[in-house]
Amino acid sequence: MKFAMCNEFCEGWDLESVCELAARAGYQGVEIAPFTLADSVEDITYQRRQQLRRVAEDAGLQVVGLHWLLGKPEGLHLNSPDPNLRRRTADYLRAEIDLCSDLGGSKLVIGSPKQRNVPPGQSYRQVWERSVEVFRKLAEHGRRRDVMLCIEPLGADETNFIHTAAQARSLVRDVHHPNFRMMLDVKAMVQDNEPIPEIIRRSAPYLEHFHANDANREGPGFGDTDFEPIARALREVGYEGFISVEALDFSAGAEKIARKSIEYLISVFGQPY
Ligand code: LER
Ligand code: MN
Repeated sequence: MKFAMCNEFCEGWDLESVCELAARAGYQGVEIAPFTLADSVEDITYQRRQQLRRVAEDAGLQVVGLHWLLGKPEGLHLNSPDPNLRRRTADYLRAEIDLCSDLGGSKLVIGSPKQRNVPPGQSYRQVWERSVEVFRKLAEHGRRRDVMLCIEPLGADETNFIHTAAQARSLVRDVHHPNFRMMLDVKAMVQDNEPIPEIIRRSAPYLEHFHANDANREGPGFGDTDFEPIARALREVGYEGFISVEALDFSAGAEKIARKSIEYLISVFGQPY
């Protein structure tokens, strides 16, 4: 198993310091939230992209991909009643596919729970059908840039669109494109109606990426979520992607989140390879 860490829990740090910490703590990869790089990814020049890519490479890390895609610029929404805003949001995701590829990454996490909600006045079915079309087009761009789009089921406390792994699997089947698959996130699986090992087994044919956190939204090993059955199921299905530490509660501080999370992951999964 290979381990990565998300960069946004290092609040306010530049990528160099993040990569230095990740490498020192023993991670093999870094996953980037684009809002930490610029207010709009469209402002990041090609030269800057190459510099950022070198920062990770020089630290011996792989850029896994991007997540928290629609936090900035403000106001983006995939399912807005306004067709211009929907188009602008899809165009922004397209620009993030390019950024991901330019940085050497290959996974684009479609999380952004608030910006994918089904708004009042629209039906789930309507949003579903439109999403299938939009994601298929974006996946085609992903194919050109060697980037895999990964839908992330998130708990019903975060979003009303794709809040179970079963829904994510159906969406992957409906989009039906080799560059549109799914990922799993532990704190979301805890809220799902299937047991976690069962989710992993059923999602395995579509599984591309994995976020590790505790049900309490801190890093893995910070609360009561037991990763033993998770590791067993991932091993059983032959998952070979990254396990990426994503804490949403940063109160422990970046150093401690980075170190304690990987210590716990190694104690459960064994040394990275
Ligand atoms: C949000 O809860 C989350 O898990 C992130 O990965 C969103 O992209
Ligand atoms: Mn996540």
